[in-house]
Amino acid sequence: MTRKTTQFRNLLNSDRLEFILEAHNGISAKIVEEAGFKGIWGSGLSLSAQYGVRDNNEASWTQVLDMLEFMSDATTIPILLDGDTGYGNFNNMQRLVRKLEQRDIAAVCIEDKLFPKTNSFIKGTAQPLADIEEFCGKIKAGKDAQGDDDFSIVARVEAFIAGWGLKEAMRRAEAYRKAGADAILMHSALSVPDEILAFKKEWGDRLPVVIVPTKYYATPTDQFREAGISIAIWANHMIRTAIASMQKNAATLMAEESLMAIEDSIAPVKEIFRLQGAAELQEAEKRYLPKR
Ligand code: SPV
Ligand code: MG
Repeated sequence: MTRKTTQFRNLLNSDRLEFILEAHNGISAKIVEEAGFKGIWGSGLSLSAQYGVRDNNEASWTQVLDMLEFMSDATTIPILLDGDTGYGNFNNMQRLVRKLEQRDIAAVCIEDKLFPKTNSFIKGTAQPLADIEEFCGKIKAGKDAQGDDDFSIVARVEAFIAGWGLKEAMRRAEAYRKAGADAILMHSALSVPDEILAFKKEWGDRLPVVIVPTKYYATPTDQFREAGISIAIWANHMIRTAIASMQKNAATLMAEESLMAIEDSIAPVKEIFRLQGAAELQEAEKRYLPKR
């Protein structure tokens, strides 16, 4: 089995547009893999949301790590962790990378904002960005800490989000490339892909470019393909799926006072058992428990 780090590196370097989908716990990670995705986005927003807290580093980085461990154990495809700002300075980044490698996480993305971070779609333009040199030091420190050559660090540029424009986006991306980043994630909060496409045109193929089309979702996917984007991240669509169907079914149960109202439209209990691998335990019990 190809190492998860190598699997992710192959996605970054493939000459096709690849897709990774958000997951936020063990079972959603497994569902993403079973759907055929070749990678998982460990979304900060979704991991926070499933804990019921805000996307402002309210969940500690070790709580994030604990959930990632379940996600990684449940799957065979690589996870790219949304590592926010690296949870501190270069030193915290080094410890993060070592701990991620211990848990078989393939890659981490860090963004050039300040701790505690705020989601890019909340007051984006009011958010200060990290000092470029300091952020480059964090990238270098992360690269120096990794033990597996194929572990990847994706540098996320928030220049467009903060309203600083293409020139600053280019300046930052180039600095992060020189610092050793393996890919650039260029983010945009516009409802059209103009900023991303302008960046990619200017950037060329210096490093693979990763995008998060949450706000410009109506863009036909072929436009990303034609522009030579490396990976598109569907960043929060599993937690949004879960929220929408839980809200709907909770309201129906409250109103109807009968399970009949939803029974046929939800996963059967035996599907939970299958996703958990219950059959494998039954086999193991035959092998390992004393026979009576
Ligand atoms: C996340 O999924 O947490 C992200 C992407 O960072 S976004 O919410 O678009 O900033
Ligand atoms: Mg995030």
